[in-house]
Amino acid sequence: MINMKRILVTGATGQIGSELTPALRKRYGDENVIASGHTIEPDRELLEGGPFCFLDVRDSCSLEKIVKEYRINTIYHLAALLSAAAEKDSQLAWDVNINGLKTILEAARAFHCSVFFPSSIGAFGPSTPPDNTPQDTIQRPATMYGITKLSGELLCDYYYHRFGVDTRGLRFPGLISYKTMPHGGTTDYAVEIFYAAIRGNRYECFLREGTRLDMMYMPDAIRAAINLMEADPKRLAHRNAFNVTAMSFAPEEIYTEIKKNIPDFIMTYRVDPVRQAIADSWPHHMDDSSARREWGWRHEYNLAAMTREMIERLSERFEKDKGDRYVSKTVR
Ligand code: AKB
Repeated sequence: MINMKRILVTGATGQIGSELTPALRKRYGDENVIASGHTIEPDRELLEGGPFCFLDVRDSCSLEKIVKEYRINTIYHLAALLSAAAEKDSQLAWDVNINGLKTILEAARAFHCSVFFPSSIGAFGPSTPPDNTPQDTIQRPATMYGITKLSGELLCDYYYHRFGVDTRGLRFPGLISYKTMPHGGTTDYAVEIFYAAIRGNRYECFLREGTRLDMMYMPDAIRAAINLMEADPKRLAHRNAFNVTAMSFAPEEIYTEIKKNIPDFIMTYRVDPVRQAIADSWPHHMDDSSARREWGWRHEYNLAAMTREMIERLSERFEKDKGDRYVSKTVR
């Protein structure tokens, strides 16, 4: 049996949480992983797969109650607003991303929990070296999301050095998955494009041709989070947060890859200036050698492998949905 973990996942209904929670339950036991969410209705898998609590991460009383009641010793703190959503409502982004994290760190300090914190390529800014972006470099983000992510990294390091809280984090690139859509991100186009391709539609890309960004397929991201939290702390020279990447591409490259599988799919461009400005302030490709050296990070999916699997899985889902709609009509 792996070390007895009692885990709380915040933001469990979101893009990462909806896949990380079942993976954690499989690894540590259903009853040992408590999913929590705030706004979105949890799906059946989350609700039936183990305990679920409604939680606003800014509410310290409810958080402490859950941590005590379930004897939590590890928190995967995923609840946050993404980049484009944070530009729309910067006050809410500060409140959820910073005050939410502070509440989590205080509970972790009081109840001796480890904390996983997802940072992002958004923690970098226009003055960051964009190619082979080093682990330790100039950050100075230009977006509210980036400011909250960089402040989060610093806050997590502070709680580690000052109070001994075992905080660990990853700078995630754009994450691509077929299960749950991301909401309010700048890299969302790399998920939306697959839905449009499978439905036989055209896709209008909101980022300009040539906008190169780091990306990762969700199974790699889930493995990265779990492996980092299980890593030998003696090997970790860094903590908050590690650069991790799996591939780097521009919209025209993922389009070409999808067209190899779906030849009549068409993509055009209609640039959204807000999301374009965000993307232009982010690196093109991070150097993740510290993660590879310090805790053995290794990605499994490149652009071609990820594209094949996304198309396969989404096509199965699309066919099943069509079948379900047909059955519910004929049964009536
Ligand atoms: C976003 O686009 O906001 C996120 C991220 C890269 O952090 N996917």
